[in-house]
Formats: sequence, C-alpha cells, structure tokens
Amino acid sequence: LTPAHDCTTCEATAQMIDKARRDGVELVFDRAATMKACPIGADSACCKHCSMGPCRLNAKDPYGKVGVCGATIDTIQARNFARMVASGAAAHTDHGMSILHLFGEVVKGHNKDYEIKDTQKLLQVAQTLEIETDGRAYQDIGLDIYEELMKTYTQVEGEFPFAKAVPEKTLETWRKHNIVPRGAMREIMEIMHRTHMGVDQDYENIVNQCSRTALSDGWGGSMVATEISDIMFGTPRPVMAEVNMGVLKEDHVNIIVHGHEPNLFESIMVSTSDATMVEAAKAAGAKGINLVGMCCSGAEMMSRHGVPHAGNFMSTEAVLVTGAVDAMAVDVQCIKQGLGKVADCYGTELFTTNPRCHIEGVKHIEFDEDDPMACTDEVVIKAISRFKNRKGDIQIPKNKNVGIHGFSKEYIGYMLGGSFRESYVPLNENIINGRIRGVAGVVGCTQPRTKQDYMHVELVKELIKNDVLVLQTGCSQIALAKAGLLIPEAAHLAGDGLAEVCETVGMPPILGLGSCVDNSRILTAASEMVRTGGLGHSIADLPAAGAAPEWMSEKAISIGHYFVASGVYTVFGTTFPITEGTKFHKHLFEELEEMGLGKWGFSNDPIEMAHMMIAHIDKKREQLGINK
Ligand code: NFS
Ligand code: SF4
Repeated sequence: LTPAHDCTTCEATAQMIDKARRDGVELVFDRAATMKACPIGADSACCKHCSMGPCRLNAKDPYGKVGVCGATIDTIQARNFARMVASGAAAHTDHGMSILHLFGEVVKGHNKDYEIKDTQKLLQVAQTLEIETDGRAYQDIGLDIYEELMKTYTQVEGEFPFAKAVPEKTLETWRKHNIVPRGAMREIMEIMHRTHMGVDQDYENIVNQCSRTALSDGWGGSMVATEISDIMFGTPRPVMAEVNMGVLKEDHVNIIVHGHEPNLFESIMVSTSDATMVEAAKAAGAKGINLVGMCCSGAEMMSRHGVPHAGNFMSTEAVLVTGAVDAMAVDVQCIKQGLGKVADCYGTELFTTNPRCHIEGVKHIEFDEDDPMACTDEVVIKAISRFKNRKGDIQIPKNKNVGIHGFSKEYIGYMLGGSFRESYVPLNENIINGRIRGVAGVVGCTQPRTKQDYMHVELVKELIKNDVLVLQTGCSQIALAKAGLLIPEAAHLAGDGLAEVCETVGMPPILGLGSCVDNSRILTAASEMVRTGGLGHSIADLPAAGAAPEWMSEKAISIGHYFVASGVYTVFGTTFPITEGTKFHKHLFEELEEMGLGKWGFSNDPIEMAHMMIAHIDKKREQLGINK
C-alpha cells in the first residue's frame, strides 16, 4: 500500500487513510493502487463502438494498424474524446436545465418555496438577452428569461441565447468555423450520432462538433446554471468560510451534503435551522446541528452563504472514516459508489435524493422541489437518531483553515472598480502596466493517480509568484483553501506587482469563484476584460491561460474543451486520453490555435505547467505590445 502521505498532501485525509486501513476499510486510494490503469485505454487507442471489435491499436506504432472497419487511430481517438465531451456537457446542461425548470415554476407562480432573490442580477441577465425591462414586473421579466434560456437546450436551428454574451470577434471566429451552438440537446445528439460506427471519420470534423458541443455547455448549460442560481439564491459576495475536516463537531449532529445542485442544499439549510429540529437535536444530547458541504454544491454554498466545507472529491470517503458524520445526502455527479460501503462500516446514514442518481443498496429519499422539506427534514431526523445511537470511536482531524470565498464576475468589477459601478478598467490597466502579468483559471478535480492537492497548490503558488492573478473553482479551490492560501495575506507569496495590487485593494491573489458550473464566471469575466478594451478584441487575445492539473471526470474534458474553443490555452495534468505523435494530437495541441481558438497542453509537473502558462501569457502580452 502507498503510504498515506504519498497519497495526499491533505493532512486530515492522510490521517483518515491510516485510520481506514487500521479499521480494515478500503478507500479510493487503495482501490486505485490495486486497479492498474489499462495502458491502451489511457492512450485512447481502443474502440468499442461496434461488435466487429473491440479493436485495439498500438500506441507505440499508431499508424501500423487500423480497426476492423478501417478506422484510423485519429478517428478512434477523436470519437472517444467526443463522447467524453458529450457526457460532460450533458452533466452540466442537465444540471442547468433542472435549475431553469425550477426557475420557470417560480416565475409562473407554481412554486412558492423558492423566489427571485437577486433582482439586480435578473435585470442584468435580461439586458444581456436583450429582454425589455423598463417598467416591467420582475415576474414578467423572469418569465421571458425562462423562455429565452430554455432555447439553450431545446433550440434546433440558429444561434443559442448566450451567443449575445460572447465578445464579437470570438463569435465571428465561431461563425467562421460553424461551431456556434444551436441547442445543447441537438449538439449532444449529433455527437452521439457522428461517433457511431461508420459516420464521421475525419478527426478535424469530429473536433469541430466537440467544440460546438462544449460551447453549448460553457456558454450554455453551465452559464444558465450559474446565472439562474444567482437570481434565485443570490450572487456571491466575499464571505469567510472554514474548510477541511476540522469543521466537523464531535458534540453536534453532523450532516454533509455532497453533490452539485444548489436546490437540495438550500432546502437542507432551512431544515437544519428549523427550531423544532434544533430542539430535537438537543433532546438527543447534541449541542446543535452542523451542516457542512463537500465537492461542488459545497463550494457553491460556501461561496454564497459561508457554509463550512469538509473537503474535495478525494476526501468524500475519507471524511466518513471520522465516524462523526451522522448523515450524508448526495444528489448528482462525482458520487463514488464506494461511499455506500464506507458509510455502512461507520454507521453513517447515506441517502441519494435525485431521481437520476440511485445507488444499489443505498436508501433513496427523493427530493421534490414542490415539497422540498419533506426530503431534507427526513435527512435531518435520520441524522439526529444516528447521533443518539453513535457507536465506535470518533476521530476528527483538527485541520481547518479559514479563507475568503464568493468572488464573482460582478464582485471583481466592484472590488477593483469601486463599489457603485462595476468596472474592469482598473483590472485591465493593471494588466497593461504589467503589475498583473495575466490571469489564470486553475480548476478541476483531485484524483488518486496523483498526490491529492499537490499539483493544484504548487501550480498556483508558482503562478502568483510570477504575478499571475489566479481564479479558481471546484475541487481545486478547496485544495488551495485547505492550504490556507485563500486569504489576502497570501499576497506575500505573490510577485511584487501582483502583491501591490492585492495590498491596495485588500484582496487575495487567488480568487475562489465557486463550483465547476461557475467556470462560466471565468468566461463572463474574460468577456468583460475584452469589452473593457486595451487587451485585444477576442478572448484568444487575452494574456490568460487555464489548467486542471488533477482532472478525472468527463465534465473536466468538456470544460477544458470549451475553454480551448473560447480561445484559452488550457493545460491538463496527470493523464490525457491521447496518443502522442498523432495527427489528432497535433490538431488539439497546435492547429486549433492557428484557427483562432485556444489550444490544449499537458504537463505532469506543476512548475513546468506554470511556466508553460506564463510563456503563453507573455506571448499574448508581446502580441498586444504591452510586454515591457
Ligand atoms: Ni468538477 Fe464538481 Fe470536483 Fe471534479 Fe467532481 S466535484 S463538477 S468534476 S471532482 S472538480
Ligand atoms: Fe473496431 Fe471500427 Fe467497430 Fe470501432 S467501429 S470497434 S474500430 S470495427
């Protein structure tokens, strides 16, 4: 077995790995060690799209062989990649569609449990979509927004609604290559068709449809999820929040919500603060109820409300090993099936809540938006009775860090531009004068094939040291929060220029924007930078880059590709599903940039990764004539 401290840099998780091993409980880290990755699959050199195969090509001699149907290595890799994009995009767009559906019920007056909370955001979204706002009731504006944004999913011809949010020149490039999304459902359907046996067998043409589909995620499904969640639950503003397993409290009923959709979490917040529930918890001998998040909905609730966060994707099983988690409620995405067994071992009540995500052997309490408390109250009641009957030893790691979260495209504008009117002028000026060298998005998962959090933390430290302002989301943001770096004082690790800006404004050099769907905030911030002027005319002109150093999910591939298609150089680490030296590789890693889009990059070393991104930023500065 790999020593715990080689599995992770997270001290709390390492402690729990050791405890699990003592307790005879297997976690994801140990399963990864016994499950060697298939080398052919890792290079994406196999195809099982029909029963004449599965066909395996040789990554060492990629053009030495073709599949039974004659498919080349480039076709096979492009099709595999396309299906990852389709699945990742489907996850984000289905999430966005659920939130939009709920919004529709609210503005139609059918659902009274949720409301329009942020009217300013409502007006702003209406404006982007060119919906009339003058003298109209919020409800009516909301109804128009709902109907317009539904096209993000259902439209079959024409340009999708948020094309209106895209900088002119970026949109022109998309039009030129015919990759402006129509509607997400159509794009995903078309990818599945085109990657069927015997359809699209030209990797460049397949990658075009990848771009179109990924864009329908980033500027479509994900953006809808973020914007509508902001309208219903409030646009985040900076808030202090505690992160890591030390947020669990031995003398409280501990409830963890882990997943991706904010509606479940918003409701359980109401349930856990209900006076009768708190009384019941006290009657059971607890001091109170402690609600904690994990993964992306956790990151979202932390950003909006300062709800404590227990850790990222690699820690979801490990946290149960504390024995202190009385209930865990999950909804969709990144929910390991392995949670079931670990929860059983430690007596945690584990519940699935979403009709899309059941787990064999795990109790399902369906969350119904029309009666949200029915589900969340039951979870709380089950947690209280588990608290009363806690057995076995409880061991909570003491690790806990306080940081600032909850930045948004809007808040970045207020923070730098003054509190009355959002303005990106000061940000652009500081980039032009060189105090800030450029902007990087560092996002994505953690995973067991690399030391948890290590690459995120080292990469981000190297970037800020070189005056690159870092924007974060998802599990990556949690990694840096656990490292204690989401604080203004982290400016002392930044280069002189960036440190000066941070100290003047009182902001951290690393800004946490929330969950993975909130990567759309990076797109809207980038668009604002382009519109503000002085930094070129398209997103591809910006001195910016992106990274997901420990990615694992298909969603990450969709995100990576929508950043690339939007014009951003995007570097992944740990592994990349591709055979090097192929035409497909060259297309993703070089030719897309020549088409006016961004491009992919790969590195397994965080310092090298940082310098690849910095070199790109410098190249863009050079082209803009601001590299002095
Ligand atoms: Ni993003 Fe969030 Fe985390 Fe990766 Fe999973 S929780 S949507 S996919 S693992 S960052
Ligand atoms: Fe093999 Fe072609 Fe069938 Fe794929 S589609 S399994 S390459 S025969």
